[in-house]
Amino acid sequence: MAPMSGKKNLAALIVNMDERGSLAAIRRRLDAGDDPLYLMEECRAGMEQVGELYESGTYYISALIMAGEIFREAAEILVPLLPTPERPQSSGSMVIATVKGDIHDIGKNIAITLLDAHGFTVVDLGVDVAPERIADAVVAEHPDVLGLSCLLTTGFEAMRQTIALMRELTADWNRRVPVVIGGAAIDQNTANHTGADGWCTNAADGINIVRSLLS
Ligand code: B12
Repeated sequence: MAPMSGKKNLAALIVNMDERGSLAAIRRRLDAGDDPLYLMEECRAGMEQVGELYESGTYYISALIMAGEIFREAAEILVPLLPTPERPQSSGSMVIATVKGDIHDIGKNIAITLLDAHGFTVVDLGVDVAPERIADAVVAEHPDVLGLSCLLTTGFEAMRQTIALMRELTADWNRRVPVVIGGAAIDQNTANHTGADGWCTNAADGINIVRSLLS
């Protein structure tokens, strides 16, 4: 199949909850030479549409669950194919968590996989992690950077509290631990509000931001 003819298809297949069709289309388009990064983007566009249909009341929560499952399987195929450099010895260390009240972890896990491929050592605290636990982990692990994931606007307050508490507990350190936040709804306003040093809505930008925070 010609890449363009399948273009709309992939997002539409995800929106239609066609698990087998989506994965088959991905394999077909990879065979046809399509860029895995581009296919990831199309899948993400499909997820966004599912989110919008949920928001408008057309889809129920079951659709979010199903779409999440399809995306996870798509990422299992695509992420290992994404271009990464020869894994450097060590680029730095990070503690990463999805903040309290939020259980979304598909994006966080993709970001961690890519950070690892770029030579970062990551301690993953999981999802729905309380500010105290995250701040304690920073004190224990001494990471170069703290990364927080949050997909819910209602989670922004937890991000703010987490960063504030971490700053308090590390106030007597001779360095400031930079914080990067990631998630589809995050922007510069979120970074200003939460006190984060950098923000991203996709993992590739996230890696560049982490690098710039370290340099
Ligand atoms: C799948 C999904 C779910 C799944 C999640 C499964 C899982 N294990 O993660 C389930 C069904 C559990 C779910 C539940 C809910 N969801 Co939901 N969900 C989604 C959906 C459709 C896709 C999210 C996703 O995986 N995207 C794909 C990934 C790859 O993208 P990403 O997460 O943005 O991650 C990338 C970047 O942001 C970045 N990144 C992310 N984290 C980090 C961290 C670091 C350190 C770095 C560097 C980078 C980075 O890198 C990633 C890769 O590029 C979104 C729609 C959307 N537009 O995002 C809604 C969405 C996020 N959900 C929403 C809602 C409302 C809910 C529920 C409240 C629904 C309900 N009534 O119960 C619950 C909340 C549960 C909770 N307490 O957290 C809303 C949030 C609206 C808002 N304003 O806050 C959205 C936007 C849908 C919508 N439009 O209404 N959801």
